[in-house]
Amino acid sequence: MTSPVGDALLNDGAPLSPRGGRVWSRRGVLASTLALGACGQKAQSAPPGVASWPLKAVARFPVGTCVQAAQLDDPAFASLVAAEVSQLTPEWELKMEYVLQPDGGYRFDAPDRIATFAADHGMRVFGHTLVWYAQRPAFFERLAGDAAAFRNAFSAYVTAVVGRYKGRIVGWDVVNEQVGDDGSGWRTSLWSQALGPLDHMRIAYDLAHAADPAAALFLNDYNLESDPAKRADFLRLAEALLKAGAPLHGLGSQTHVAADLAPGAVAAAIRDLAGLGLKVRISEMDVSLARARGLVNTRADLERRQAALYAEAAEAFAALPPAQRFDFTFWGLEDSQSWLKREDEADAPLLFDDSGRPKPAVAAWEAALRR
Ligand code: 9MR
Repeated sequence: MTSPVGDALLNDGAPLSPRGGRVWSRRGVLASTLALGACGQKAQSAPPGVASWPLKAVARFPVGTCVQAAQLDDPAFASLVAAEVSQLTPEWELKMEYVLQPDGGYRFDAPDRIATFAADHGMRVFGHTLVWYAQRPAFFERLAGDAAAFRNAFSAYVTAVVGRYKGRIVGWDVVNEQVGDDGSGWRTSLWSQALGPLDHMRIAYDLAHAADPAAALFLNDYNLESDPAKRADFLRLAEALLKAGAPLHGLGSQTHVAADLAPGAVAAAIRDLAGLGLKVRISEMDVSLARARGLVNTRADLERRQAALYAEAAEAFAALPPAQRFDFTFWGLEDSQSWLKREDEADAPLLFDDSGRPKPAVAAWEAALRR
């Protein structure tokens, strides 16, 4: 059996297999990629036109998904994850909302579990996220009047979380979503008010770097494709951090896009971000059908557009210099698990359907990598 990309596989060293061995039922996924007696044979019941290889077998860069620890209790889903991707990002269990307790203590049970699953399967882990304007834990609110105590607790948090996973987490979203929408500049947050608009970020990068010098440190944000003014602010922030001496190693574009996004916008954003010469991540990609208000098309049209956007992202990312391609992460694998379902139950933004079957977007994403 040969790989579709010859010896250029970038994976965990585990044997990779064509997806054709999969039995197309939710529970049956479990047996699929491991049951390689069926190597090379297409399952009779596979939907026509679906891709035949795991995502990570086709990509020359790490491919990731977010996960929640409890999702790994589902053997079928755990098997899908193990078969398809080479990197995991805790979806929320490395955020302050989970790690930081009301009394200032920390809990790491869930992220530890994800890290163990990743290690058991030879996968990388990415850390998300240390500083996020959207989180205002009561513990820090209470310290806001005491500058020294606030700074100490903030420093202790970054040092403890990054230090715990030293050597086990390959990179961190140190600062997440710090740029406002529509070119409105940097956001005001609990952190910026207590420690300074630029300083709170610089301190976090410095401490994260000290806690794990080998970890790649990122700045991450959303709507960088649809909002060029925001993208410009994002790049200016990255430059300001670099100028201030922060150990910023890469830029992450979440790439939560809607199916009616103009063709070319995703590729333009990826190229623009790469222009700074830092590492680049596609950090949370999904393509919402429900948010595509600009299209009055059929569901089938939206799904075609969804596949095209995934392909556009894959092609643009693959075109970057290898040293800049840190990883391509999807914000979930199965539609049923997407955060976008909370907004609209009918949405189906991911690569695999509710039963773990690959959608046409998988074939499109993989085909783009073979071009
Ligand atoms: O998908 C995540 C959802 O399950 C969490 O409830 C939420 C709050 O922690 O965060 C979601 O992930 C967000 C990510 O952390 C940052 N970019 C936007 C993502 C979707 O809201």
